[in-house]
Amino acid sequence: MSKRKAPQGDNPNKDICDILIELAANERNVNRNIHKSNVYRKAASILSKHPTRVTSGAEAKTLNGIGTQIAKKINEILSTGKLAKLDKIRASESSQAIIFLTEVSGIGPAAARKLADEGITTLDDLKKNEEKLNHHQKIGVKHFFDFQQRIPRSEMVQLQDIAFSHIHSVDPQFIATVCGSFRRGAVSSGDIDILLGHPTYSSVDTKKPPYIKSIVKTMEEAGFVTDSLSLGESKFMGVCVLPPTKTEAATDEGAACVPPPTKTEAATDEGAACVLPPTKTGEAKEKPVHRRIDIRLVPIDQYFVGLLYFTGSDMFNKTMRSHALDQGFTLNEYSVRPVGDTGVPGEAIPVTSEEEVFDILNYPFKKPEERNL
Ligand code: 8GT
Ligand code: MN
Ligand code: MN
Repeated sequence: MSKRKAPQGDNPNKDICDILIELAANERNVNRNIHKSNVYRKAASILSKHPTRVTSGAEAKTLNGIGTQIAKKINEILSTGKLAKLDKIRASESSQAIIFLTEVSGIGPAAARKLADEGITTLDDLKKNEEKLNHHQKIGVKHFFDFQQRIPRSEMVQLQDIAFSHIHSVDPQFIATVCGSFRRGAVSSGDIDILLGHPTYSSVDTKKPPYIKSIVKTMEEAGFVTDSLSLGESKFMGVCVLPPTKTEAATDEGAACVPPPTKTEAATDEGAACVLPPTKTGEAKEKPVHRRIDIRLVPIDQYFVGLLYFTGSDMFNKTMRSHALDQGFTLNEYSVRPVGDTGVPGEAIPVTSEEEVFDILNYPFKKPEERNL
């Protein structure tokens, strides 16, 4: 997953949401309490959709997903303009180091704590201690500033076109969809998530076809894919880049790219391209930014359940899964199955569209743009 989440637009409770999101990151990355992290995230998500400024914790508590503890914190924020708990976290050097380290692609909460305990807390420290990093983490360090930047939708469309042309040059029969935040209509995305299927590959086939490897090879040869983070039979995680424009290709290779100032989680929407200093002709040229790309191959009979899962948001998926359980079904990235009285899931129900999944679960259909929970 990409580590920066899409910011919200108009939100009269933005300051409170920002605090809740920071608390969620602290629970996930420092305390490694995923449950608490999700509680904060859910509360922030609910509050971000509330059309008016809340005037008390009690009022916030009437919203489904905000409990007593969070209501108390909202009261404190409303009366003092800040939250003592967060000030304490911000004052803790080790917490700050861990939170920074987890912003590097490939460094999870456990690795971050280990590195911080060894005194490795900055990007420079990471560069000086490369031998302590695995391959993914090294690439995360190499492209740290690039991966911090969100991808504007216009670039997502370009990346999609190039990726699909490579995919279809391997075999025109491939069915590919860009999922994730792009499919949900986001103005900018953290990465490009491609779901892939082929009409002749289904879950009855015991052997997985080598499609991912062929496609990645084609993309590497074309210079579109520049690094691989992990490459398996059903999943590729890597790095891609737009081809350089003609003028850029002609400019000095060694010119340093100036990273944009560090942004807070929800600060700005557009993925600012990295700006090169003016060239001899006096014009500032934009250097293409390296982007994270995920490709996932699924058997064709699991394509639509996979589409639902890979489109997210992950919060929406959680809600939908718990609704499924209420309705006596179990839903995951592979299938939707009825759960019998004994609690044992039955056979996967065949589906040929996302709509059918919603129908089966007796859940009103939500277009991808309505799944931004
Ligand atoms: P983004 O714009 O920040 O990339 O937002 P996104 O596109 O919604 O998030 P993503 O992290 O790229 O994940 C897209 C979808 O992929 C999620 O909705 C989720 O269902 C699914 N997903 C994976 N792997 C993982 C994973 O390791 N972590 C998470 N959180 N989601 C994952 O396929
Ligand atoms: Mn992703
Ligand atoms: Mn994504």
